[in-house]
Amino acid sequence: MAKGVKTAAKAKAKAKPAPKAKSAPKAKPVAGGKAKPGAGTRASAKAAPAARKAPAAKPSRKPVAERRPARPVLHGLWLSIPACKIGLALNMMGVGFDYRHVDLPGGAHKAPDFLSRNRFGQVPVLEHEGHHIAQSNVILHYLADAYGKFLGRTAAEEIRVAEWLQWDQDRMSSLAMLRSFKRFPRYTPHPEVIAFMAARATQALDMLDRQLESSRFVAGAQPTIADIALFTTVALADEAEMDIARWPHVAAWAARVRALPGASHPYDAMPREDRVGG
Ligand SMILES: N[C@@H](CCC(=O)N[C@@H](CS)C(=O)NCC(=O)O)C(=O)O
Repeated sequence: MAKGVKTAAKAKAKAKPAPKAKSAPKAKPVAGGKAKPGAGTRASAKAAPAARKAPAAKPSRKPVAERRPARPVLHGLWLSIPACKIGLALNMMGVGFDYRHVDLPGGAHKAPDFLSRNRFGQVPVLEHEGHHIAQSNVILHYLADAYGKFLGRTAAEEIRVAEWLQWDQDRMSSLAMLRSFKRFPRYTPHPEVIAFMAARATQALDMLDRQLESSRFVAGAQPTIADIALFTTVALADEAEMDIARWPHVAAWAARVRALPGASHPYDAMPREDRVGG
């Protein structure tokens, strides 16, 4: 990819005399004007290397008040890590939301009314502007895009964020699973399954520790939704009987995330009962 960018830059340098510095900001226009549908999106970025070179290369963001004025509704449960991710993200983005407690032990998530919102029959669900969105990391991406926060500042950073979100579901979920085994003994499976999950959780924490040795946040110098997703599980590692002090870079990063405005312990991200207008 870096090679492609270089080649494009060379070709451009040949084709045109060096443009004056002040012509560069013209790349801005995604919000309207002459921009064609799709201008400023990832697809068009390929065809427009000059736009990608602009410092704040996320021209597709419009002020949230212009397009997302509605108040989101989060359907969740305070003990659910995926639901806590969303509560945390909303708080950290400074977005007020209404909250609906879903009684999982009572089976509310399998009732027709809930299934009409989420075919997977799971929390969380985010209701916003006519959408019912499931899968916590998809919701995180939706919110980051809608509110223009925590998505990554450049196309490259945004790709890193997507990778880490996928990895969160792929690998860090082992720590979340281990925590479920320990926290809710009725789910406790065979000891071999617990050992398998503990080994995977350990590998995940090793991997994250290596990344954070040289990176302040997982996808770069600034916090993103990838940090919010991973932090939510890591912050509950004690319930999985994993001592985060064994991973010093993870521990230091978790403290950094916890200190960000709006951040909290995951259990304090949402009420522990129904609430409207929180
Ligand atoms: N991949 C989903 C997982 C959601 C999930 O597992 N939610 C649990 C609560 S922590 C749930 O609703 N479990 C009930 C079920 O699966 O039937 C996400 O990230 O949102």
